[in-house]
Amino acid sequence: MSSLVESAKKAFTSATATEKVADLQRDIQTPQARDHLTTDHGVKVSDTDNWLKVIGTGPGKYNGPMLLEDQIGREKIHRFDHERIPERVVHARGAAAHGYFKVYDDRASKYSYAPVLTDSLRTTPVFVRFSTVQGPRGSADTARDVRGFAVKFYTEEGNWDIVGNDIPVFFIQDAIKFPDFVHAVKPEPQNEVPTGQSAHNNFWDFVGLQPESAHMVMWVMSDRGIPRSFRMMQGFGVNTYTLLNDRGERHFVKFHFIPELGVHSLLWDEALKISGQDPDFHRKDLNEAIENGAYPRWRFAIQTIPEDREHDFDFDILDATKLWPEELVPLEEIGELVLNRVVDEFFTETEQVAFCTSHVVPGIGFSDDPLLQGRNFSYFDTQITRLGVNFQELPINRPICPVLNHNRDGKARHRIVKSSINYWPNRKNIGMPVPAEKGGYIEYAQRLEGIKERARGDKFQEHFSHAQLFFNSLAPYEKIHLANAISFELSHCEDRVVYNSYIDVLNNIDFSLAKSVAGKVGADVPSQSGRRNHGKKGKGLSQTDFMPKEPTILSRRIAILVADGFNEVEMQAVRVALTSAKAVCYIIGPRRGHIHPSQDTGSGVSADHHFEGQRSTLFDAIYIPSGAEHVKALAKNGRVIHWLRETFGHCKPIAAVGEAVDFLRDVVQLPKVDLFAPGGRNDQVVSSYGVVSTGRYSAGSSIIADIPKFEA
Ligand code: HDE
Repeated sequence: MSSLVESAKKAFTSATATEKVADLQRDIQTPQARDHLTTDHGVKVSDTDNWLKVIGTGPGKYNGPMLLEDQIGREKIHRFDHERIPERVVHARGAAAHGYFKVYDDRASKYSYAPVLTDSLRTTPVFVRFSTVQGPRGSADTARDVRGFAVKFYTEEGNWDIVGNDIPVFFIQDAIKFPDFVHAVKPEPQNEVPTGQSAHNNFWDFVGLQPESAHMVMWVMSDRGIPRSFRMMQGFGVNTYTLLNDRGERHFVKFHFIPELGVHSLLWDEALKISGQDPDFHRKDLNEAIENGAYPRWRFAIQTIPEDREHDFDFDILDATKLWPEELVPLEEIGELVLNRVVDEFFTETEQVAFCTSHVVPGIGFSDDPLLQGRNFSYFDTQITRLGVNFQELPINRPICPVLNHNRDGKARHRIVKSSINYWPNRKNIGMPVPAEKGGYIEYAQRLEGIKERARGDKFQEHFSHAQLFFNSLAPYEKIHLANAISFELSHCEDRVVYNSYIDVLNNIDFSLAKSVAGKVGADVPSQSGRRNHGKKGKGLSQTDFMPKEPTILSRRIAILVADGFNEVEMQAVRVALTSAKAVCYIIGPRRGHIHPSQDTGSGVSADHHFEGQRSTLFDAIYIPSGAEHVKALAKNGRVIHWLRETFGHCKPIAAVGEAVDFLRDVVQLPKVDLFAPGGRNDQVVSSYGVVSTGRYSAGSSIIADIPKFEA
């Protein structure tokens, strides 16, 4: 065996259960206290604060000119000048984490011989990057947008990438439309407005003229466009891939990730406010959950269709603007994805990770989905622009298995291959390396016949049936959110042609939806339905279909509002109960610092934030303990009253005890104050995510919780 193969094998076998993390250790530097600064060529640097310059020697020292000869100063500035690489042309803003993937058993072996999908003894390391699509790297996390959900599986047979989204369909059917779509949704060319939004003429102009977008637009305008957390989104491979089994049979397949915590969204008002209050809300949320041990988890499922049933459906199963209704093609859950480690350095991991839909492993293949085939070309190409031709050698991208071939050179090549042979076949024919006899990637022998033509298949011409299916399946309040979202966006389009054109599209989906949006945005209100709504509904389309099996407040953020004179015994009891249900509590007070309790109830707490330093939008629920003095102080604070009214308006739970209940009724004047019945349950904190039993505690007061309900 050549030393090259040996060294690659060694690197591979030394890998542990978290092979990729171990592999990355080779490149991780952890500076220790008092380590020396050096230049990039390794020479120690003793002064990094002063450029080499002429110091005048007249009476007193004075500054003369700086000298270009300062190679240390020059290196520092030159390196800085070249710190930026091109941001991703779409999905520029993202956050990522490490984790693992495991299948439950070998049930998928009837579809595929890929061990990553069938070997339950394996733990496959993964790196997952979530993103928004439209905005630049510095845009806000909570924009209304599609979210990217890209998973790199570091399998023993090579890297496999599912470059998916949180929505199961796409805007266009054919890759050749992608540049038009992206130009239309991105900021307009004359003024680079708007940032991180699709609420502008060009986007709605394009989708109005491109009815194949209708289905996807419905998803983005629904609550799916404003997720509460990356951890509470579904992930979809979107395109149709194929699986090949060891009998040589092929199935078409769609990939799904289903979040353990359920699918939850922000309200639009929250999303808008958080964009300003904490533009990093989602990336912080991801790290906070992992650091608190609330590891994000998804069940992994597949939908499969045997090859000979390809044409059995009234839609084309290779059309990415259509989903495969679960009633027709059930989901099979085969494994789980868990994220358990935050990144060490954003640039080298999250920014440099390079996903390619063309990265598949033996047993997994492509289909003739015309969007997927274009993507297979585009991603590799874009990585060469972003990172250079050797992008797969970067630590975050390199596989955990041996990589050996005759590809050579190019910018920033790292690997040193010690061999006189860089081609195949070679005269020595001793193999360094040779084509694999077993385990190589084998293309499925697919029979093809047809006419070369710039055209699309017949079933690709129908665009509204699945848009109707999605709309019909939403809960009443989800429909209202959707109509409001489209109305918001169209009211940002000044051109009447644009918003009238979109009303025509909506009228092909649902007459009442078209009328209600048209009425709001000043468009021509249609007098009759453009197309009959078929009235069918589907499973797994409304977010309400994804409530977790057991109600949970795991990783939910709870603000405890206190001022001097709060009842600490009671507050601590509630806090322990919430924390043991794995919620994350923050104490918010009039100042960040010590807050004094009421007499004899404790020694006080240190507030994490002051009332002005945070906003209610950043929390899932509020709890106010009892305590006469503290409630009196809260009542004098306009910001506190705003916190509570806003929380109530956003349909979030508020728990109050003793004097705090009167405060909510009399001072905050919550409209449904009769729900705060003093003397109510004292053993439970109720949240709209479920009921968490906290057990009895000694303070003797009652915890009263309200669940404000959204009413249409
Ligand atoms: Fe992408 N897409 N895309 N896309 N996409 C990119 O690749 C492209 C599409 C998706 O976290 C780019 O590395 C074409 C569908 C994600 O790094 C680029 C077409 C879906 C990410 C590109 C599509 C996606 C990208 C830009 C139509 C959901 C971020 C930077 C044929 C299934 C991955 C990059 C990450 C990124 C091209 C359509 C998801 C230019 C040509 C459909 C999650 O290559």
